[in-house]
Amino acid sequence: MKIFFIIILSFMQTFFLLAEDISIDMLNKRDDGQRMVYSEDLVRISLGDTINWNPKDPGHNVEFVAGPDGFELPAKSFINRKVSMKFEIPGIYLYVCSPHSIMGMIGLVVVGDDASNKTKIADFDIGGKANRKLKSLLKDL
Ligand SMILES: [Cu+2]
Repeated sequence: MKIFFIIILSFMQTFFLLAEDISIDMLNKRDDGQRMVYSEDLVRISLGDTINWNPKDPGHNVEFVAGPDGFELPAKSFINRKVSMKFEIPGIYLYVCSPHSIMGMIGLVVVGDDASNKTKIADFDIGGKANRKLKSLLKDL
């Protein structure tokens, strides 16, 4: 019986250790010279991971505009506010900064290495410079 509990406990520990926290900054200027941009254009994460977006520079937010089937778009976040989200459905997620989306301030999250909704994401029309950026980001998937 004791060994049974030890196995259960070690399983639970592994499960909780596997879920990671990822940080993405909202920036006016990135190290590579790009302006109005997130610190990562694309992140690949595991199911159950959480992303924390930090308002390192003022004037930005996070607005989800597309995701896999079953994902309900959350309300856009407040400008200058930290926002966190846990990802429970595999697939590609597209988010933008509401004031700077057409300047190319967009980001992709790929959960569980699942790119099955790639075509649907590619069809999303953000406008301006962002559409070209989205196409080039999706090319790598
Ligand atoms: Cu912005």
